Amino acid sequence: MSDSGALQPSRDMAEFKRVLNGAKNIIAVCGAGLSAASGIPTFRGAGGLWRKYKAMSLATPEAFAENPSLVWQFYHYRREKALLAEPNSAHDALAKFSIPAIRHQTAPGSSFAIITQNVDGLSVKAMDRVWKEHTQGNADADPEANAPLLEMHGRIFDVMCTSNFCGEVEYDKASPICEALGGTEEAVEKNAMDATIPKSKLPRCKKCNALARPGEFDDFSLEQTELLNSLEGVVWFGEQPINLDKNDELVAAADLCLVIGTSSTVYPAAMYAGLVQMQGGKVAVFNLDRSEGDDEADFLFLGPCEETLPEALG
Ligand code: BV8
Ligand code: ZN
Repeated sequence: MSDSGALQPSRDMAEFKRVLNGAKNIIAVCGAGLSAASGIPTFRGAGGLWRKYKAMSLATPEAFAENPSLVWQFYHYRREKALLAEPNSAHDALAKFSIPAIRHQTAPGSSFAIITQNVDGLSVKAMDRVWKEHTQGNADADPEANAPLLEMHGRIFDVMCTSNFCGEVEYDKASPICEALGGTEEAVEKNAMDATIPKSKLPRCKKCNALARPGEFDDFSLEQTELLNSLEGVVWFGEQPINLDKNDELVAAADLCLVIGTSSTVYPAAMYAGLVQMQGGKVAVFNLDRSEGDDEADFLFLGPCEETLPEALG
């Protein structure tokens, strides 16, 4: 019991597995801590990237309009990290659990969905590889029944045109994405970015040569926004996360919510666990440290998720 007399979260893995075994609709809400073991820096906490820069100063349309050179260096740095990164055992545990034939051994008859705030694409990589291993590359095997992965903050390799009349989106994994950004990684590490790379040297739209950005621009006309919402891009503060209504549907049906490697400080993702609990569901937090609201969780497994998750879902 905490001093407030409220129940403390359980650390009992056997009890968690009993809850997992009886769960019918499971969701995982994931954050940067899921990819930390893959070498992708987190935002907050020790070594976090936001520690050096205020979140709002880099991941907003206003920041991009004011200083695209700074914002592009930040994203170039993270693109380069993502290109070198491989999924870790936490990604693999989620990928295996997304396959019904595997999941139903520990959670019979359950549905599952992964809602990630991460834009690094590592969950996609893990799911592709684990699926191929599970089906021994049998091309006829249909992944349709596998758990959906919703990248609600978009994908870092999507690059979008900022011109209202173009809206071109390209999945671009070029390294570096443009010559002027090449070799700026060290400056980002040292928080000594050169904020004066001219716009003409920053990534340009291949179709109309307007300035490109990592993510959808909210100045588009409605139909373009509709188009863009169907595409993935990086979602900045004040911009609408992708597939929110699908997320809401999954949250509303969930009776178990796994909260993995997130500080639970960015909304609306940070609301999901509380909503599941309000409808009678259970919440299990997997985090290296204490995180926002974790004392309300039913289970709290402190430690690296690349260790705790394979144990919990295996
Ligand atoms: C929106 C860009 C509305 C992508 C990011 C209430 C409801 C709705 C909105 C709001 C609200 N209150 C406030 C808002 C506004 C705002 C918000 O949340 N502000 C905060 C600061 C209060 N939200 C928004 O603006 C969102 N938009 O709601 O739009 C709307 C609706 C209709 C029409 C128009 C608009 C948009 C939010 C998206 C912002 N984009 N980044 C990118 O570059 O990646 S935010 C950034 O933070 C990242 O996306 C990241 O995914 C996200 C969350 O961070 P975490 O993933 O949790 O990472 P963090 O470093 O914080 O924590 C890591 C954790 O891992 C730590 O706890 C650590 O202990 C742990 N860890 C580390 N290693 C390990 C580990 N755990 C386990 N194992 C390990 N090995
Ligand atoms: Zn264009």
